Amino acid sequence: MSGTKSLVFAVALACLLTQSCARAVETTSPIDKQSVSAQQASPGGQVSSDIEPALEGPLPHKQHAQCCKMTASTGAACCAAGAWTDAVPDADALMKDADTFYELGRYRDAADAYRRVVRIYSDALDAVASQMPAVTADATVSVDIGGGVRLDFVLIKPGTFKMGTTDGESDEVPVHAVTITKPFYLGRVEVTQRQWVRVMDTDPSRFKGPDMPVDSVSWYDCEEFLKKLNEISPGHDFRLPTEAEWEYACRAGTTSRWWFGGDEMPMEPFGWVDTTSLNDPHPVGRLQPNPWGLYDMHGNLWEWCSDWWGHDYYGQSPSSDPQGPEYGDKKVLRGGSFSNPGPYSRSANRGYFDPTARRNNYGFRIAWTVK
Ligand SMILES: [Ca+2]
Ligand SMILES: [Ca+2]
Repeated sequence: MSGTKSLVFAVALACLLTQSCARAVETTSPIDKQSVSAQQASPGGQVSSDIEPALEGPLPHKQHAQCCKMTASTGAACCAAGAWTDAVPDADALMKDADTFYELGRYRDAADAYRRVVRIYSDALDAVASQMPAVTADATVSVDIGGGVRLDFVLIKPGTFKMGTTDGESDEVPVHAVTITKPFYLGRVEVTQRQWVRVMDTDPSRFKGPDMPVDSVSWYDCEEFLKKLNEISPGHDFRLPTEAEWEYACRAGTTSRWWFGGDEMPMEPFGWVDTTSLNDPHPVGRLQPNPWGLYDMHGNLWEWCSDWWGHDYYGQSPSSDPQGPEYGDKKVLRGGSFSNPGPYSRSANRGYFDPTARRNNYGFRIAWTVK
């Protein structure tokens, strides 16, 4: 979009945010695509003044949103995601019309069209928001587990994101919309050795230090830790994150290969990988957090997730709160590690290994669902 067009769009957006303008948009005439095509075909791009609205009634995405409201008790989150998905083609088509009007010098019609694009997205977002449970939990929580040891969590709100990538490995496709329907807390950092020792009394780590992430823990070791932690600090139901929760939280609203962008370099400010770590893990939380306040999502230690790994699982995954295949022989690990190349730490990359394995680049972080 050119600078002038950007300005027109910005004005339309600003206008929409006021009540009076929102009412005016309700009465804005829709655009007749045939008239637009006729204008394009006419010599010299002459503009006629007899264009009549051709589109009548609610747009499909709006019908979908209304349908969602009627079925709010069943599959509400999927419905909301559908409202959004349906809105995109409407908005894309209208944006093309708006661009055409602009090219023809019909700035008033272009402005009307841009306003309607904003309106479509605004309606779709309202539909999504109306189906999501209200989140009243604190943005961060620190849980005292005794002995002067605490666990710090960040609230992850429900939402929809695109899981997987076409720019990765064969188990990362198809890219599919996934909705996380319940708010949950996720560890701000990987579980440290101080926390592990508080619960288990022993430290299996190869790389020692109280603020270092606990390493050399198997998936089953993590489950044992969580069982004991829930006995020490009941009422939370601490657990491993699902693979979908992990990727949702890692991306934090981004669609790039890493949350900080699409280029591997420089990773120094963001993640401990083989080129930045000097081949050792590092104390947790020393680099920049992602936009949702989570540290070391790229690199430091691989993080166990609750799911069994399935190569073709994305092709059959449910769209809401996927839990992974029912059976398997390998558990999912995410985020790469200090001893792996940068691309292993991509947001979409899926690692997997035998759940009994205790490797010195395997760790985890804790999740729990907001009640
Ligand atoms: Ca990590
Ligand atoms: Ca992989």
